[in-house]
Amino acid sequence: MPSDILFPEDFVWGAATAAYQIEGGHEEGGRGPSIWDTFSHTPGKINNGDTGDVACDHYHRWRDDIALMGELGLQAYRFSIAWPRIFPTGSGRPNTEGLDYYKRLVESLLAAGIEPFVTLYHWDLPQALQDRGGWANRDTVSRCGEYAHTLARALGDGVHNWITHNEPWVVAFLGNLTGEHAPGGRDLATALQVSHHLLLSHGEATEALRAEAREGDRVGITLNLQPVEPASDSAADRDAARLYDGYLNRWFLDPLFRGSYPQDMLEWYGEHAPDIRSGDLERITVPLDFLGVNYYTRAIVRHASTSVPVQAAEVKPDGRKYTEMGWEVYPRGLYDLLGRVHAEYSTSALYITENGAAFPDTLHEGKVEDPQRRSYIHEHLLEAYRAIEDGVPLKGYFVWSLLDNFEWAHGYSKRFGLVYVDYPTQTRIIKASGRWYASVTRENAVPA
Ligand code: IFM
Repeated sequence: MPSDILFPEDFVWGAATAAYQIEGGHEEGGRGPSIWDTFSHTPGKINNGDTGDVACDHYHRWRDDIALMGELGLQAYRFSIAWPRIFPTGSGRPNTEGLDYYKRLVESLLAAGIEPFVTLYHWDLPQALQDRGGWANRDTVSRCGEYAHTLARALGDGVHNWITHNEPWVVAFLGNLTGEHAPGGRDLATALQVSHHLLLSHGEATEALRAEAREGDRVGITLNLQPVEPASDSAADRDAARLYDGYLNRWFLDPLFRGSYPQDMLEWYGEHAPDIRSGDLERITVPLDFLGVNYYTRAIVRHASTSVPVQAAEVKPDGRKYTEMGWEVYPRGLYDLLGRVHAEYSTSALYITENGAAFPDTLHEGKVEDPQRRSYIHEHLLEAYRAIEDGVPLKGYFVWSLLDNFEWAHGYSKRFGLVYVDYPTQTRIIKASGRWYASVTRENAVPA
């Protein structure tokens, strides 16, 4: 491979997954039900009636999957803990079988020379907590703190990089406003209250993790961020872009880094704005060791008076490349986004905790040729490198995803993996993009 662009020596190469999307074993090891079990078993919610009951059967096949990580040359693996494996009924005594499962996983990763990056919450809230109001109930914040404390005590010897939440925007708004995700709510005030409690629980979990921390341990949060551009230069479209940016990006970045919600958004949400109690913002603004950025695409928006919660609708210009999710391939957006976040929020360290693409892969004579995914990753890495050259403290990159997996409301119809999963047999086949990524991770370089 022509190793034209060398990344910094300490740059971390990884891949990411999430518990409900890969584990299966939904009734094993004392695991309780999560909101995603309930949601996926509700007719009409998931494409094809798919569920995460078996998923990639990673609950049983994790040793083989670590071997695959080795073949890909991963230095780090980002995965999430299934909260209902640890607290099957949401509170009380932790389930030792669940903790032991993750202890073995962490020990084996370390033995293979792979650094675990552990996400506490990647959307699988114990159903028992949802029955008490879920994230709309302030008590869930304390339950999350307890959960964080338990994990830090059980896994703290081996885990030194913690991510409190994955994509709180998705949890709050897709779960409670559009109803596309569990628990399937459709109410703006609830969605906003949930967003505030998620951020508050980030502060609470960070404190709990730090109370048990070893020297050098690091705690961050992962946001899904997108550059937002107006569809035209009209004042209406520019205002739509400002609001959409407030809704997607600033609503989370501002409290985390500046200790306040954006004033224009508080005014926009008006009576729907959340109940924010005295001291909450101080707890949310706890200093972060890093910010995780999940980047897939940009948003181009036009003014749309009937859209909620902001009067903005996304447009998809013709003549651009789109992934199977309908997301525009726009690598330049990664460069713009990293630069903006660093400049406006003075981030000390950044990781791309997810980037990748779904394309319709086919297995042919035991091989999966996926040139579109390879070039997607390649082009984004070139933009990431440009950001580093410009002084952005970008420390690592995680492909979404290690394996094809349960893509939430889309079920198994969208494949994001570096590794193809043949679901009926659970056979794993490293895709051509995975082989290529292995050369990147080994050489710490991408072709120019
Ligand atoms: O599969 C998801 C993941 O769980 C969170 N970030 C986006 C991915 C692709 O949609």
